[in-house]
Amino acid sequence: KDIESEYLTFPEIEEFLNELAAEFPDRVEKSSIGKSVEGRDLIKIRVASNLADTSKPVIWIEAMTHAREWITGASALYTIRRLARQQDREAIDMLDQYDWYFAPVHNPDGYVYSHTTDRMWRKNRKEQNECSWWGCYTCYGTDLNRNWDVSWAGEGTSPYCDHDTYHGVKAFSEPETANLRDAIMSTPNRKAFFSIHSYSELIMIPNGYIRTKPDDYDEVKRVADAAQKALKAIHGKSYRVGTPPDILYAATGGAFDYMRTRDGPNLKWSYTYELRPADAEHGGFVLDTKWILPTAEELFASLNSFAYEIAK
Ligand code: 0X9
Ligand code: ZN
Repeated sequence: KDIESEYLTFPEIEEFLNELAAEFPDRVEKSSIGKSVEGRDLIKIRVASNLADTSKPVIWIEAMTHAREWITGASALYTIRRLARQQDREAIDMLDQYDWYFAPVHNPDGYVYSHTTDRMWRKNRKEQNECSWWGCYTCYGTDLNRNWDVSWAGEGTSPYCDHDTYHGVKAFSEPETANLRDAIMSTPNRKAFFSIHSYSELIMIPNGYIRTKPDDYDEVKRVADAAQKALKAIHGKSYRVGTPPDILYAATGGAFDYMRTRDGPNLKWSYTYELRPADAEHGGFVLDTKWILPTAEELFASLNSFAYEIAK
């Protein structure tokens, strides 16, 4: 399958990345940071100009947290391959200056379920047994972007496991979030973090869990504005820039807020994308495959801008 015009299944993604690592053994390293609830590998990809050298600043990118947001995984694969190929000026500069780490499918169980059973599935597939006054029932899934330890179980989350924003039984109750936290926090020289979601065409800046803005809001916003311009230059798309409470909604327990607040001096640069499309009329989570390439090209151009700006 062609990653620029088709959505891959989870086994196809594993195969694609195995082949890519075999094709570029001196630049691409594939490993597992642990297992999902159902026992699938949580894939980690490192793309670097010199795999033996760990002294460069690191950019971490996480995609496919939410099962139905297929464009995020497709765009991550495109980014990984373009960095690995080193065939254009942007990709060469990006690898020259940084080591790139990816969790391209943060939620493999949900992703598989969105292919086999329910295209609109969002959460992971953790089984939960709940009892109330009228009896007991089983339900499935924790929202991985509500499960991180930052004001866990606060605004924008649900205590009910049959809800789409269920926060889980406790912070980091899920192997997907706990393993990704450990993988990122044990990476030396981490500098920036990107959480890739869809849809709405946004680049979001901290804070997402409260309405107060960080002290360096202006600086963080300036860098996002530059990335927004670089993105727009590719196909004319105007992503909006702002904090989640300002341009979407506040929600606690999210990955990018965790990185920013818990890893402050290191991951000062922490952002969340909402990729194409703009709205439900344009497909919502079910983005037509003809938009995979343009969406991925835009993401790449904006990441290039981020990489350039934060190096200054
Ligand atoms: O709700 C989310 O997790 C993200 N939107 S999505 O439609 N892809 O589910 C937005 C997360 C933004 N971060 C915070 N609000 N903290
Ligand atoms: Zn999402």
